Amino acid sequence: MDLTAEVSLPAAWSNRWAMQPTKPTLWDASSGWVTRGDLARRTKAAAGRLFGAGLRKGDRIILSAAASVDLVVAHVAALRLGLIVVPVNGAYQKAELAHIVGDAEPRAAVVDKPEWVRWLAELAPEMTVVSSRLALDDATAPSLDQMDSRDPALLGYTSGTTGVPKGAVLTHGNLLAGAESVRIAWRWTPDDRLVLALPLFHMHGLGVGLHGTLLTGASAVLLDGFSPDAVLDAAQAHDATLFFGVPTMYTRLAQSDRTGELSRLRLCVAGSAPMPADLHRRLGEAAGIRVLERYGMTETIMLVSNPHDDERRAGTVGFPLPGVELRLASDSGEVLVKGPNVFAGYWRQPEATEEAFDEDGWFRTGDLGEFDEAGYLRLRGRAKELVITGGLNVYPREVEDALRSHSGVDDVAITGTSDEEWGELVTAWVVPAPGNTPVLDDLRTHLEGVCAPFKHPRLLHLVDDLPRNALGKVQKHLLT
Ligand code: MLC
Ligand code: AMP
Repeated sequence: MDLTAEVSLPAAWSNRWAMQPTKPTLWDASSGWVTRGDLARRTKAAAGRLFGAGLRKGDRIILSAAASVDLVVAHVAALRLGLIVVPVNGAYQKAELAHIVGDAEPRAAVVDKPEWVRWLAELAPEMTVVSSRLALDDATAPSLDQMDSRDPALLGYTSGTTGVPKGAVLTHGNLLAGAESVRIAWRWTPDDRLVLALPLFHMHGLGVGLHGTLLTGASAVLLDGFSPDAVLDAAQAHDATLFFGVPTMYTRLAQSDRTGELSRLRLCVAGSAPMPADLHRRLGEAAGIRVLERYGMTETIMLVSNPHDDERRAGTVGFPLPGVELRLASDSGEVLVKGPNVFAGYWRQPEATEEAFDEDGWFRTGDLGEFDEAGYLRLRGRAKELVITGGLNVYPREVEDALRSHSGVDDVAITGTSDEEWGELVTAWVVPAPGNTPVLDDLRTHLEGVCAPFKHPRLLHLVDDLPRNALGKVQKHLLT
């Protein structure tokens, strides 16, 4: 099966839009329903404006704004023009944004936070910075949707297995294969309607929710944030059939007195972090649903999924998706993958790219797995240092480095502590500097403006020293 037969998402989407142009496709609170035909027209006009602003194939454009039809139009227009979209989490602080601006060298940014406009003016004064409405002069782009499946389409910033954030280069073929594999596996049809309450600056909301909807020719209700009531109201008002969320969202849904309303959906999918077996059970009891858990990554889009038609096993992520080849490294059990969904490498980082693949071209995910007796993949830990809180990744090294400059901190290690709502809580283990007794609020204040609030520790333990091995590396498994 060739998952990239349609070459690129923009080419595939344009084909869908030429058929049934009056079919409602996306809804948001300010635009109401927009149709396929509206999207075809509006993305063409928006691509023209970006072209008129001097943007050309291969140029990078930052996208960081609340989910809306306008943001989708800007994103799709950028892809249709051959620009490389750089989605960035809107919670990032100036230093985090500065790293991405310095590395990706974007020529434009679509943002909705006034402080970002200020920061970008300081960081890159020549950059074109606009809101999602793309208030630029009208112009016409000479050609659209003219890309090869190997052309870069998106830079997804992630720290990968170690180090500072790197841009994972996803090609048009990768994005198409990523969306196509879940379309097939989840029996997604044009009649489906997704409640999309995930941010559009991460792979889950963007590469799966949005791209999958548009590729399928289905429809989605865009919410600019998550709450159980907003999701359940939208599902009811718009006769939705699908919901995708991170486990924290399902925990909050399970705590709602309206949990039973999830039963109106034909499919609920969870991922980005492990879904506890007990949560599966509670949702099953309250709503009679069996949430389908799947596993993915920025570098690979989606990899593995529980079956749509067969048993969905709690504590497992299921079987490789169409097109994905998967094996476990014989020494460590690390999950290794190949497939048309696997990224092309890290942006301007040949060494990191070489390290990320083994000698036979398998991508090392940094996750450790095992197969159960029926062949379902169970993730049993990570080779990489990573804390996942509410579906967002926190790289301990980054927070440790930022905390070392606190005068009350002699030494520090960051770990994750299990938590029912957030999955893991960012936890700081601090050896105080002599004569100091830092408290959690001090540490959090120290990080303000340095890194996004979701990376700030929520728990603090003061310790006399950190357990280190003979090489001086902190033995984090002993910090409990
Ligand atoms: C918000 N806060 C978080 C947080 N999100 N803290 C830790 N972890 C998080 N994920 C902070 C806020 O800054 C605020 O801090 C406080 O928590 C309360 O915020 P809230 O209003 O309760 O949070 P909310 O806005 O409801 O956000 C929670 C959430 C959101 C779960 C809805 O985090 C979310 O949308 N997560 C999904 C992220 C995602 O899309 N991940 C996919 C990555 S792709 P304060 O200090 O102001 O009180 C990927 C690949 C794959 O992983 O496989 O999918
Ligand atoms: P990111 O690079 O931000 O996309 O995060 C990807 C990481 O999230 C993966 O490498 C896994 O460690 C983790 N992840 C995603 N889905 C799951 C899941 N269903 N269960 C456990 N971990 C997951």
